Amino acid sequence: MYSQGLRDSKAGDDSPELLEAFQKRIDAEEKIEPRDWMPQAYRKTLIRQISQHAHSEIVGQLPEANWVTRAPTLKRKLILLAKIQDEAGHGLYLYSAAETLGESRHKMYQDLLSGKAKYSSIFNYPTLNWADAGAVGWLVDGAAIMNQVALCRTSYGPYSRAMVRICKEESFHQRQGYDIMIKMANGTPEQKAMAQDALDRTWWPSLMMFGPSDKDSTHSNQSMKWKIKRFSNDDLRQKFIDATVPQAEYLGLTIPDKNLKYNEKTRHYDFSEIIWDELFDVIKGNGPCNQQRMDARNKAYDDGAWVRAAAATYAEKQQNNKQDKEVA
Ligand code: FAQ
Repeated sequence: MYSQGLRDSKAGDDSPELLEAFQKRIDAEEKIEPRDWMPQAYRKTLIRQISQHAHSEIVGQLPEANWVTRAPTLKRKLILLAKIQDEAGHGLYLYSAAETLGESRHKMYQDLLSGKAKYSSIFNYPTLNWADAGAVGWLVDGAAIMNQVALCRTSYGPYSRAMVRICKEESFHQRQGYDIMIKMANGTPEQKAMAQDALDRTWWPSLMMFGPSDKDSTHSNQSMKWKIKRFSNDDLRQKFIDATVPQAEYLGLTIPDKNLKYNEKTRHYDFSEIIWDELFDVIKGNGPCNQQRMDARNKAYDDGAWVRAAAATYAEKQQNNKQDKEVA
């Protein structure tokens, strides 16, 4: 925990002078560091966003883990294992970044396990065929990178630095997913149909990863002002669509949207209205796999109780040995 020495505003202490000085630092593109003064709401927003992001990385291991035992070759299995392991690492960097804001990892994790904390809606969908492992890498990691490249320039130093490393790894993830899709799309008619099926099911949930439309986004305005977010949800979604459509064309697959069309005037793709009720329903816990994901995380936590107990006993023993040496 890095909470000692935090210079925080107490409720009601955010004087106009302090807020103005803080905003000036943000506007000057200075990074805010853990011991710097920051408004309470800035700290709270970051803890919320970074911890949700960390939870997403941790829960996000589950849909792909479903395919580790059934990956078609040893090489694919090794690559998938390495990718899933990276996601665990991303979760750990992000929990560490959130800890620098004074929140304990234990509390964040308990909030995930109790269902109080959110994680990305995308991970509440099932991965039904091997091409889904490809679609997750191509589309889910692809959407994650679009969002996270922008977050490399976020105003909070530890979050921004964590993102630089995470983006490097995510780009390998996106490549490995696209590589699976290339193989499947150029395989037998059955394999191509699996690739199309995976795209059909993953496309809309991937677009929902960017969050509600700007008009319904509760946090965007303030987060953009504080440069926590650099682009709005809709802007990032559009960038993702523009980058991904040519990739689907190269695969010879069809994006499941009859209104998808390049608009010469705007130089962007037009697309159908997203079914927002589906996003809000999944966020509320009613997606196809919400219960399954929470059960899996809770089981992993319970199964790991002996490891935590052993680590605590070992730490206590080390501490006692140190004290004994000091006394001697
Ligand atoms: N799912 O006002 P906004 C990955 C919530 S990492 C669930 O627009 P904000 C890597 C939002 O939290 C994927 N909840 O919120 C990987 C808020 O709720 P609250 C995760 C959502 O924060 C790949 C409320 O709705 N990436 O995939 C979603 O300004 C493969 C109102 O929304 C990040 O977390 C959603 N899709 O913008 C791992 C990136 N959308 O807190 C394994 C960092 C919105 O008021 C395998 N986060 N909500 O109760 C962000 O950039 C932002 O938090 C947004 C949402 C853009 C997600």
